Amino acid sequence: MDDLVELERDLTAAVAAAADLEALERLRVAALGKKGTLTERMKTLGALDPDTRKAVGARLNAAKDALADAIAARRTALAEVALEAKLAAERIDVTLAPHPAQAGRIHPVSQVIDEITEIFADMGFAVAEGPDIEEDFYNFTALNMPPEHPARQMHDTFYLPARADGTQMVLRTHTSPVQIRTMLAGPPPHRVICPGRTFRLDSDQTHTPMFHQVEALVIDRAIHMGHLKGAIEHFARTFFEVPRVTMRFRPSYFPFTEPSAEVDIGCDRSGGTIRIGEGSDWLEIMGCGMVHPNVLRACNLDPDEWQGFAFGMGIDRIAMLKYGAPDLRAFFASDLRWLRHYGFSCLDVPTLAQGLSR
Ligand code: 2NM
Repeated sequence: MDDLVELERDLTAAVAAAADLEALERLRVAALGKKGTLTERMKTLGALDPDTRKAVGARLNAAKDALADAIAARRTALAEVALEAKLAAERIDVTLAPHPAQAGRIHPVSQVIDEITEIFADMGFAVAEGPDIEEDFYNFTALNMPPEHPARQMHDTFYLPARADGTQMVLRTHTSPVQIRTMLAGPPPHRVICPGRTFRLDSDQTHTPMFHQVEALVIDRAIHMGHLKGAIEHFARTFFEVPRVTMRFRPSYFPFTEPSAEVDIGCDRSGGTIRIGEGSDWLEIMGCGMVHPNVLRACNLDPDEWQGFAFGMGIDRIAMLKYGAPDLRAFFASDLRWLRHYGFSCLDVPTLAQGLSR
């Protein structure tokens, strides 16, 4: 019995002094494990006479409980110390500028979306967003493309597996469904731009199955093509950072606008690079038009009361154009060398006051 008192004292002292969780675990196994000192002692009880067995057994159990408590307490204390050490080691001063080699870069697509947002925010447009996976209604039907409409075939749509009722959702082929959602969500007037990912089953040198679009929508009373032209011209001058641009509107067709047009801006390709704004060449930058009465009706708007214009353009292509990146596929290859070269600093936020790009 006496040596048991001594044993408990020694074990408890060792537990209190355990330097880390591994040392503590070794002590636990050495005392309470299958072949531990206290476990072995328990095995000797059988050889004792009943009265002694009862007394020594109770004493042993008390020693085991006390030791288990001491181990648990030490474990908690050590875990706290370990956590404090980890937190101290991982401490980051977020007010320090990152070393340039560690700093992330803003992707040209994000940069261009921020620039476009800035330009249109200045004209009173809000940014609207919607889901990448869309109902057929928002992506097609409400945009004057009922089932079987031939224009649906122009879109090379990714369809999701059919649901129980046979209907299929789609990966949105344009961001126009966001504008439908905007019109259905509340009363006009509306002034929104909708940047985002879009998807078409198309992949070659100049097409990726995922690409980015921005579309704009204005709905108000007595909106006409003059408003459309003014907004696009202001956008083109500001975005390409030139004092003026020549523009050309070519008649075109979209199911969701009438009339519809393709917009070209003047450019000069004579010097090996492309100069935007003036010159004898033309560069197509977007499609546009006046929102079709059927689209307005699908959004519960009376075409005799409300009119609007809309346009859509590919962000990736104009990002390539503005920032001189030659290969579209490199945009989505996540090559850090490419990102370091073509990316932007997170501190260079585009603003109209300080310059869109510096
Ligand atoms: C384009 C070209 C022309 C467009 C129309 C609409 C909506 F929802 F108002 F009907 N959203 N986007 C539109 C019009 C898009 O992309 C080339």
